[in-house]
Amino acid sequence: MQNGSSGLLAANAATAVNRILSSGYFTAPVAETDPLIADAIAGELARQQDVIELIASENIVSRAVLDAQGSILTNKTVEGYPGKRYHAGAAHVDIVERAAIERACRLFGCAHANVQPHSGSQANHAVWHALASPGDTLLSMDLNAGGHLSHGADVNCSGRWFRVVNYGVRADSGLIDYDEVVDLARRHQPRIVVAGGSAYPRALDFAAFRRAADVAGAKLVVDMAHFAGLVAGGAHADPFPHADVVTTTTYKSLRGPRGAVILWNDAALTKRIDNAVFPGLQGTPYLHVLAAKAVALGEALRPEFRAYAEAVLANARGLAARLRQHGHALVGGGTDTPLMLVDLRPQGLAGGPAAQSLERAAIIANMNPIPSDAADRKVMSGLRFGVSGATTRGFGRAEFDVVGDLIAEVLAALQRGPDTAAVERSVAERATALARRFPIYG
Ligand code: DSN
Repeated sequence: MQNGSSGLLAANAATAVNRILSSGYFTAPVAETDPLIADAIAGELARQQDVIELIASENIVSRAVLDAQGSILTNKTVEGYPGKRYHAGAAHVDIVERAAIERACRLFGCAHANVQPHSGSQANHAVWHALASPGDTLLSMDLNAGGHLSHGADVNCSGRWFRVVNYGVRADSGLIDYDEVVDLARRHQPRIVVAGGSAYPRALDFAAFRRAADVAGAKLVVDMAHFAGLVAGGAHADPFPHADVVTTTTYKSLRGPRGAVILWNDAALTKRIDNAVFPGLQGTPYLHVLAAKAVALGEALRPEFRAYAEAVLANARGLAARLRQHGHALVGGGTDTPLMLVDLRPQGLAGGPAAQSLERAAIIANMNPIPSDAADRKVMSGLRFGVSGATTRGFGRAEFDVVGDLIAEVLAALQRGPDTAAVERSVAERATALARRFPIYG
């Protein structure tokens, strides 16, 4: 009796599976199977095509990167590293991961790379896990001065694990005071000194950070997420040989998929870092993303990427100069990276409402804290702009002059207030027309 009913269940299940297969399960596009999601993707494509995208942590990836990320590699599970996997069937994904490692090392001139971190925060946490223990001291940049949440902010795990000491920037210049960094390192004897962050616009003096690390016998970790594309393209100083470990996301100026890599030279760190990523923090790497990282790193190794990096820097400096001409205050006085930070306090504006008004004008940016920001964290006093994405679509200096003018027009309307709708509509028309002159994805 029991055999009979389980046989019937199995037959019904097999029929149901066959029905699913013959309904086009493996072949029907998402537009047919899931219109809600397909429409959202189409809407997002249209949005990306029609706005001027200035979020510093975004870029526009190539069709090849999209192809790799949208590939069947998403089906594969492995744990461990090439040649040392816990799951069978890894021959092809081993080729992918080895290629990503080799390209990352060649691009950044280092001996070792771990390409598995799912994100910049994961990469940073893996490095903390590899180099330090809970309770150790971390010397990093204050979040308001341009640091990053994963560098010991009190709302992040890193802030709970470590005793965190922050350096900031000078009130008069908005620049890092390297004597302060060395002095803090001497007094607090950190295990790790962290350089880099998510909103510091100027070049970092890696040799000075090395001095700070050396007075404490600390490791120097450089998070180059925002300017990695410039390092790759020779438009920014190289963190090696000063840094012990370098982390970077792959999706900002590096123009790859979401995710991150960890880079280092000392073979003695290899086991610690690899073990910290897996099994320390992560399980299976996203192999489809890993393939997309390999493709993007391959693109960054081509000579054209040097021209892109130079254009990003020229465009960033051009936009910063244009905003200054319009009377806006730039934290640090300008930029040596793809990003800049506008202090809105002289205009009596806040970052949140300014970003919302710009969005209505088809210009996309994010509110950001500025050094010593006293404003509520829900609105903040700054706006951060980055040029990597618009540079990818072909904007040059002339277009960024127009972008600077459009931003200034919106901010001036906000300052005059209260009704900004007409200006926002007018700017939106011009911003979208400009964006459409540089089409993306067909
Ligand atoms: N760290 C965030 C940023 O800079 O916008 C995300 O990458």
